[in-house]
Amino acid sequence: MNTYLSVLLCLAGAELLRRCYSVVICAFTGPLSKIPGPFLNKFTPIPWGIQNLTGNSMNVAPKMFAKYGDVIRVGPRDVMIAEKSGVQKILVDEDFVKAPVYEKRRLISPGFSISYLNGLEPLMKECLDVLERTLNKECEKGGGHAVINMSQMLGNLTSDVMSATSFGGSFGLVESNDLKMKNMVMDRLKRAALDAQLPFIKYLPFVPPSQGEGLNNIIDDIVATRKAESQKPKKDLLQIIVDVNENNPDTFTHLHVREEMSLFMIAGADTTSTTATFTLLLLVNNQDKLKKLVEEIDFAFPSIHDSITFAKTQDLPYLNAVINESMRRMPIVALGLARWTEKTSMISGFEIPKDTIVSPAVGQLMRDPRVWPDPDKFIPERWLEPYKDVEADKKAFHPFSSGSRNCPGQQFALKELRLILVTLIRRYELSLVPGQSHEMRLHTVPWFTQGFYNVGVKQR
Ligand code: HEM
Ligand SMILES: *[C@@H]1O[C@H](CO)[C@@H](O)[C@H](O)[C@H]1NC(C)=O
Ligand SMILES: *[C@@H]1O[C@H](CO)[C@@H](O)[C@H](O)[C@H]1NC(C)=O
Ligand SMILES: *[C@@H]1O[C@H](CO)[C@@H](O)[C@H](O)[C@H]1NC(C)=O
Ligand SMILES: CC(=O)N[C@H]1CO[C@H](CO)[C@@H](O)[C@@H]1O
Repeated sequence: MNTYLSVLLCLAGAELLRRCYSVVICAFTGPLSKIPGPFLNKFTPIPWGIQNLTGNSMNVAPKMFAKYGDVIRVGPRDVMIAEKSGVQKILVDEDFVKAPVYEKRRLISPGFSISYLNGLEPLMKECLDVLERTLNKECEKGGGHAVINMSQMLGNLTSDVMSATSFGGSFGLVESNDLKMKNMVMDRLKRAALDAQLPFIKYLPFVPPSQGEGLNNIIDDIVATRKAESQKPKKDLLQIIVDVNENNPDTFTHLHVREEMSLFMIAGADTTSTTATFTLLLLVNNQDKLKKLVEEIDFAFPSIHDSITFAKTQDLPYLNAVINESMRRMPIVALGLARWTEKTSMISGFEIPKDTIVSPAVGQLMRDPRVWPDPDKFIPERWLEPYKDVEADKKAFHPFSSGSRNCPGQQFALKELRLILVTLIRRYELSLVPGQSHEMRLHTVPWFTQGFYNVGVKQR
């Protein structure tokens, strides 16, 4: 009995030693050992994993880059790169894969043809009309003026836009007081974000399955209604997904339909609302830039009742410069995107072996003072003419990522952003609500630590 126990202990000890040895070998030998980074992070993914989970990674990364340089080892097999040519190589020139084994086929790209995008206009307009009505009501309550929870209001708006354009009908979150519905959608989205961060969570027996039944029922109803319609009307996202399902019922099942529709809600709603909120934040905090934009918009829309359309918002130079500068200064990809090496590569002067996570830190690159003079200032003008003799460098600008795995919703998002910003600026006078913290945490997209961002709104 005793010998049996000591043999077991010996085996356990040997295994422990073997593991320690391989951890130490991995930390101190091989090409990754030449990459600087925090000492502990060479041994274990835990420290960086904790930063990831708490969302604080976006706040510590700039300090790490300042300390260690453009290339950092954040985990045993996890490297972050903020150097321009390295980012370009990963995203565009060599177009690294997102994940080791399985990459989903881009099924949806056909959804974003020009004619598809133009067909979205009335659907988006309807959602914006609801936003205007809601804001007007709030203003009337306050004698023409109101403090609006912009991050939440726009979160609701972009969810409505996504559901109107891809689910075949707006959820009506902006106007509705149906909290049950609102919470259901929010819970589903938050849970999806959690699943993305912690893919193993769905295997834990005590965690309930992620598909919120309520939202599933809604999706199922929408799909059933569409399938039953005799004349297939629009070539919207829903129809594209339903067509793929009907043509390949075995490989693209009902579960794929649900998954694909949720993916679009997640990829298209918070990203756009956060970008719009950040743009408003930067504008109300830089009144001279806001004033210039108001002048441009008032000139293009002389009457306050002028209809605000895709065509008339497309080519406003200062507006487009404001949007670019906002996405540079406060990108939703605050840190980086994850990519994976399938073979050994030289990146930014370092050898990166096969099977390493390499994250191009586009957020850091877009604030690199060597590329962008005064990177922390909000200077839309740099997109229109050289600023301090430096032209805006589009190869160091990746708000939608770049390469073949970039955002398929880019044009969709830009059209929506222009409508939102022009509507708010033409119809309302926007003002800073002072004393608000700009501190943030990264959970898929950055969120205000205070939970909201308020903007003053007055009917014009
Ligand atoms: C300002 C708003 C938006 C920004 C900044 C943004 C940015 C991004 C970025 C950085 C990626 C990751 C690409 C990569 O990993 O290289 C992405 C992926 C994606 N985006 Fe967007 N996006 C926005 C709006 C939208 C909209 C409105 C839609 C849909 C209508 C959309 C649909 C998608 C989809 C489907 C993916 C791919 C997800 C995947 O393959 O897992 N995005 N987006
Ligand atoms: C950190 O999060 C990103 C995505 O948000 C993920 O790709 C990466 O693997 C995570 N790293 C660690 C060490 O958990
Ligand atoms: C915005 O939402 C937050 C959190 O729900 C709340 O604390 C805050 O009072 C809201 N602000 C306004 C102006 O409604
Ligand atoms: C904004 O950035 C995009 C992408 O790099 C570029 O094509 C566009 O010309 C820029 N807009 C302005 C006004 O510079
Ligand atoms: C999806 C979304 O952003 N929903 C929000 C809509 O606004 C209410 C407050 O008015 C929030 O509680 C919801 O989370």
